[in-house]
Amino acid sequence: MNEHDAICAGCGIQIQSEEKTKPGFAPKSALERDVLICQRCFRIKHYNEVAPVEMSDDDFLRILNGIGDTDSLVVMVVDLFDFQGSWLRGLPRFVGGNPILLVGNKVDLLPRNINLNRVRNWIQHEAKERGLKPEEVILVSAAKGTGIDELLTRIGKRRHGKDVYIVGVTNVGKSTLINRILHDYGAADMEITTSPFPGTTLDKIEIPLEDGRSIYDTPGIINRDQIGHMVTPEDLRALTPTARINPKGYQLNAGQSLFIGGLARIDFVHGEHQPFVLYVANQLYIHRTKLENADEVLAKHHGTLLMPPSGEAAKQLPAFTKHTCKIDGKGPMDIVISGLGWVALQGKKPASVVVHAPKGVSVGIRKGLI
Ligand SMILES: Nc1nc2c(ncn2[C@@H]2O[C@H](COP(=O)(O)OP(=O)(O)OP(=O)(O)O)[C@@H](O)[C@H]2O)c(=O)[nH]1
Ligand SMILES: [Mg+2]
Repeated sequence: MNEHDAICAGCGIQIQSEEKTKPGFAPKSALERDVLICQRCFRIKHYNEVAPVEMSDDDFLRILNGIGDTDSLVVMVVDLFDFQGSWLRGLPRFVGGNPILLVGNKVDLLPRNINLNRVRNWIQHEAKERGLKPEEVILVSAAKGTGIDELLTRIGKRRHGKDVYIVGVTNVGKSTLINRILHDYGAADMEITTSPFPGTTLDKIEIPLEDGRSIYDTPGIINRDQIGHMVTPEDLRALTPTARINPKGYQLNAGQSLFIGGLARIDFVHGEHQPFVLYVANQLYIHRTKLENADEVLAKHHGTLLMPPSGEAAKQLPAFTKHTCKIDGKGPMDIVISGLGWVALQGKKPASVVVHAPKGVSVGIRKGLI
């Protein structure tokens, strides 16, 4: 095969054999293989390596912009654990008049006691607030296979013989979703590269459908304010939930603080004694201390006891900024720390809470999901 017409089956990039350090490199000896993948995909697959590449946001935006000129069905994927951080801004602009299905992925991470109808309604509402009117909202787990049959039925109904584009910000699980579809439909010899790190898929990947149309995987757009872009790969592993979240409850008095590893701090400033329930990755260490000691505790233990970020990486983390959150006592509320999780308050009594999080990480309140 000529390298100039070959693309990597793992990430979609054009294959080249000249420059080892540039995207798409594969040695000449590899070009004869039936399923051709680039060296970077090979390393991610076999050694679980992280492989940053130089691609600009423009490269990715150009691919998305092209969708507006097609007549297709667009499937936008969001990460249910980081809805805020994984929202693809400007989507209506990219897709032109094409219909949109909204998929909430990683439902396997949500705690058992969550009401999925409520989650669906909430997403529908949030989408509307952001100017998007999806035909419907479907909750799935690409990793576990939950909801995939339903999704395929919906795609089948809405597609009307058109192509399908899977879009979303980086790391929401687009490629995992396509692999799941391929796997469930017997095309297991094809596998797109996936990884826990953002920026895995590099170009459009076409998967032909039976009727001559195709499903396309696309590279994720980067949201710079996602916490995943501020930490090292090891720390990203340490803060990413890998199993269903077990809520952790703390009965707090005003004047107490909680550290979520070394990534955020929650100060209970005013209010009556009440429970704070944390929904974060199970493996994260939570440290309770007196508010008046919290600055000192952080200074002393950031990167050691309070980690991730671990060791030197603690110095690289953007400095904490403060966010004041007022809970009015009129019903359950969540304080969301984008990418890290959320703190649920019952909202039976008012509370004044200050959250410290790395600069750039968005912090906000929403109606309680649970
Ligand atoms: N818990 C959970 N993790 C998932 C699920 N789907 C994907 N992931 C994980 O999310 C990470 C990113 O998955 P990818 O499929 O590479 O994401 P992507 O959207 O294709 O990312 P880019 O190619 O960078 O845009 C991987 O670590 C996946 O294992 C899911 O349903 N549940
Ligand atoms: Mg991908």
